[in-house]
Amino acid sequence: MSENVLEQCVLELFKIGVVKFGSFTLKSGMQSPVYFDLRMIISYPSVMETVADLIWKARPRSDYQLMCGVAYTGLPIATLISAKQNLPMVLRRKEAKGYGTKKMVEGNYKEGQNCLIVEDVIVSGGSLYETVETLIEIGLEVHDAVVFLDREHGGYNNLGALGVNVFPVLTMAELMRILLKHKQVSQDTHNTVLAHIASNRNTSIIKKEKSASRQGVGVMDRKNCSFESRMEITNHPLARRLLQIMTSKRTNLCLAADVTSAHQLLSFANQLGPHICLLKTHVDLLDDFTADVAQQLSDLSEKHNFLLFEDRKYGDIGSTVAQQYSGGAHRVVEWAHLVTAHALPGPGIIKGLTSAVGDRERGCVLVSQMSSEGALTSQEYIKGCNSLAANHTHFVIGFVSQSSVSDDPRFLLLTPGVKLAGAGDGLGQQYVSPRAAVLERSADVVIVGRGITEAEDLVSAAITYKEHAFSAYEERVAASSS
Ligand code: S5P
Repeated sequence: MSENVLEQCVLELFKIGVVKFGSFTLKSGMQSPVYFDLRMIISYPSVMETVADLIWKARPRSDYQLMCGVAYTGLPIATLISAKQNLPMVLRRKEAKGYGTKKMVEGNYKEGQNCLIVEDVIVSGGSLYETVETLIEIGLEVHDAVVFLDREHGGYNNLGALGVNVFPVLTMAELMRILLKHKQVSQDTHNTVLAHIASNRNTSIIKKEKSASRQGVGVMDRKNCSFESRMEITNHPLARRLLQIMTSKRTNLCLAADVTSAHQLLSFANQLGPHICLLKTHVDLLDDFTADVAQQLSDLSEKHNFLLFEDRKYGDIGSTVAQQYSGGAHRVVEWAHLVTAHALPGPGIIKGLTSAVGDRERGCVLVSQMSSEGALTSQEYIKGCNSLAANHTHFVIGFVSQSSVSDDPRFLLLTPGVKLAGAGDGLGQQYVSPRAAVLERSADVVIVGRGITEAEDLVSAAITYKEHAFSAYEERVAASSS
């Protein structure tokens, strides 16, 4: 295929609105400055034909006995190729029929036939792999996939690791190069997209039961996985960093430093920094918060390797939380790596918070359950939190919880209401021990406030909590592998 045909095709696609620039949320939750919507080509048959030809030419060999387009956009493209090349098709349903499971795949096929996959765009490769899994299950051989655009977010490598070789017609960088060359985009837009690719190169496919078993790996249940192994499958750089800190410092202790003076907060952070993975603050309790205090907190977080976690429990409409997060006296977005948020407002809470982030590395923890007596968090609410998180894995790193609200290993569960002695505080707080939080309530991180801050010897109290919680975590993981 000459470069010219490809360039003409890209320009045509741009003209009909397949390539869009702005601010988009991809299916995985990733925020993107560019969106490639190939569905549009069904309204332009001649463009669709060129795309189909380019895809067909990208295949590495010619001895396929079948072809399967990934629903939805891969389907019409595969249909065109099938008719033109006289290569039979199969179709994999997106949803199983309500009865029986056999008919996930339509069309005639024989076990052992070699099937070529056709897809429009790959991001992590997850959707494409779902199709591959079904085809392998019914006995087909699947080794190659041709795709029109590789967004360069790790899909090529992810699928390669699962035994599927990907042959893209175009990468996102090539697409941008062509548009720039023909002056369809500004240098700025071009650079923004390249920077976006560079900082999102390694998204992962969540290893579902079937793909895991194909590799001989067990089902990934959060509770059974080590923090280290979870680093590979989280989408969020801060979740990875937190898991890394927890592993290297051997601590899953978060200090809840609910104090009223900056001096006391900084002193806690400095003394207890070596023993914690997170410092949870309520800086709205401080009488004397200044930008300098924020800077000192950041310095201590660097010095002792912990993350800053402002427990603001944002819960308003997007536009208000965007202002609360970025402005006011505390300018939280400027210094806190993580914040808490309620899921009550729905996706707007994430949109609002992320709109204030800019190019900083930031994330949030959704409050899924509360430790206080009579808390109103229902099962429905927990489900809602889970789906909000699953749709925004590039911002949500986990949940504040009191039970195993999620088994998804990408998310961290943080459990407050932890104390070695005492059942409550007379104001509704309810306590469990750090061991019970980890082993019975499935916490990854225990949040401890007064159990440490009111102790006579702060450091030795923190060490005790750290050791109880971390050894309980080690027991949990060891039990699952024995
Ligand atoms: O359900 C919750 C959620 C949170 S974030 N229950 C809680 O207690 N928290 C916070 O954890 C609370 O705001 C406080 O900062 C900390 C618990 O403090 P402690 O002194 O009771 O350990």
